[in-house]
Amino acid sequence: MLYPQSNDARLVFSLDGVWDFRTAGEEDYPSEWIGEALPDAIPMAVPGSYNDQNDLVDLYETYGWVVYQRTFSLPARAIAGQRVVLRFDAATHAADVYLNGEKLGSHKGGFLPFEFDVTDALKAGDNLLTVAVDNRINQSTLPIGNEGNVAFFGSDNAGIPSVEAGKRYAKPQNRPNFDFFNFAGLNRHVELYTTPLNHIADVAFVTKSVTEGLGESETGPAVVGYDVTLAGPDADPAAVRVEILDEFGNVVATASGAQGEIALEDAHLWNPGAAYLYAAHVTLGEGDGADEYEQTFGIRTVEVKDQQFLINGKPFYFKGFGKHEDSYFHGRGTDQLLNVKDVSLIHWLNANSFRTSHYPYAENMYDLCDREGIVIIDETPAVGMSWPQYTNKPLFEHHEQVIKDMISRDKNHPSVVMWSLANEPWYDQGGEKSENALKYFTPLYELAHAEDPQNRPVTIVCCQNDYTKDLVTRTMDVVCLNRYYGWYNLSGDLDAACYALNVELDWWEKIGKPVMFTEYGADTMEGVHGTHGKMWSEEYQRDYFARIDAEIDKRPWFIGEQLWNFADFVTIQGTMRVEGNRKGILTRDRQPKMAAHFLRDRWAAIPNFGYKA
Ligand code: BDP
Repeated sequence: MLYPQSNDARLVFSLDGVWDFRTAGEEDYPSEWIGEALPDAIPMAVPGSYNDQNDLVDLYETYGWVVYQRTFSLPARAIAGQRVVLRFDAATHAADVYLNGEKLGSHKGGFLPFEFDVTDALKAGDNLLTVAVDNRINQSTLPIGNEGNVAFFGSDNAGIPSVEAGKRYAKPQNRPNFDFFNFAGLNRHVELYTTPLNHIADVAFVTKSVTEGLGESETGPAVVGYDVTLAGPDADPAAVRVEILDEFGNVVATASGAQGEIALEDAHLWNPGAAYLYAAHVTLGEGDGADEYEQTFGIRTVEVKDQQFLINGKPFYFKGFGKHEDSYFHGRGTDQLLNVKDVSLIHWLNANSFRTSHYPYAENMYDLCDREGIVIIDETPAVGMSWPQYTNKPLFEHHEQVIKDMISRDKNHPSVVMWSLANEPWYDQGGEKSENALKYFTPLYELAHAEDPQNRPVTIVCCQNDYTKDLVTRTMDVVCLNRYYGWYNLSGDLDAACYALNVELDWWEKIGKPVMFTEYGADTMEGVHGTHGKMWSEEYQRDYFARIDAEIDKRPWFIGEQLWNFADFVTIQGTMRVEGNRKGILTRDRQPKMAAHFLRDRWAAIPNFGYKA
């Protein structure tokens, strides 16, 4: 799905701003709120999670539906003869959308865009837009929620009569089977945009060949394939023109027709840390009724070969972290300023990559990373899965849908080099449980490969459990490990932790795939210190990385270190979390802990390419 764009043929009208808002019921919302002004509404900023925007009601405790509403009007002359589309960059986790009291449709899933053609539903003057959003998660949503009174962390004290009696009075709440706060609402931009009736519906760019062995500032011949999808009553594939512009806006190649290949004599490659972006100016027809769209892309290849991860034919080493979309007041709301700040911190740390743990991020972050040469592992919202879900057909179908939608949305980003199907599904129980997991994930692995025109590597991020019974991870293109030796197990004992890590790594070596960390880390309270570096101190976090990193450095097939986490982030309240998860090497307000300085120095000495060559 193309991102809305204003140009000579298209207009974008932002619907961001302060909307009317109120909480509704657990199961539903009153039908009289749909087509009339919302009674007793409070103001709510969009984009933004609603949870931290109002202190009179505890919106952290909201469970079920909320309703957003606003009016808008469009100048008739601007939209005459155009197709008008209403687009949500995301609504978390499910939404029903109404325009002037009529239902446009519904959407399930909280982290990917959806849109409605509203050309015929619009009226002159004020239009009333009402969006009901449900934040409930359960065993059939992605991410997964727990049903009943099941705490993610801590003890339920099941069986104690008084506690059991108290549970009957417990308020209904979301109990995530994952470790981040369930920030919800209209987290991302909402916009209306126009296109001509015959229009460009999608574009895809694929690097077919590059000159191997080019240095980062050298150029050489390359071939790029393109595919333009059209829609409309008489969209003519023969009327498609493509112009390729270099970074200075010079036309360096042209083509016509909806599909084809374009040869570039002096192509600049997109490299980590040395991004080069081309723009493809795609037009459909000429004069009145013509459409156009500009798509940036990079020329680069990605491939897993033997035990290496090759970008442009050279072995790449991942340095970075898992992140979260999480910040004060915004919650998970799109925050372009924070994205810019985080990208600058990624550079400051001498990192080169991150994973969009544990869901696809807002699209503008990928644009920034394309431009800044930062590498992304793009992850679906499948977090918190376990064996009962591997036979849940509706969940499987939803999982298929999010993989398709994520790849369709992000396929042109040169920053994206790998797809992650899920974070830490539990599948190491052995026997039928492990086999069901394999049956569940194998078709999804194949689907991700089939859906991606660039055929990027596909992975799954595996949990620290009995790796010998895990049948799934070993079938992926890259083995991605989340490991907490020295924290959740062998706690505080880095000698034992390193020993245990090596026992496991000896086992993975025999599997013969490239292996990397997608998580490892230690909770750390800034300001806690000690000469002997005990758990929770800044010294322990620094020593933890220094010790573990020394072990992985010994293994040439260990292709990267993405630690947990870039910054502290909020979770549900609980006995294991102090205002959230403290494994950030930065605080939530982006100040470095001691480990950040250690890693900044370490990563300065590790090149993007050929570290272990
Ligand atoms: C891993 C999860 C991550 C958690 C982390 C932790 O993938 O979401 O936040 O552990 O416990 O299991 O810090």
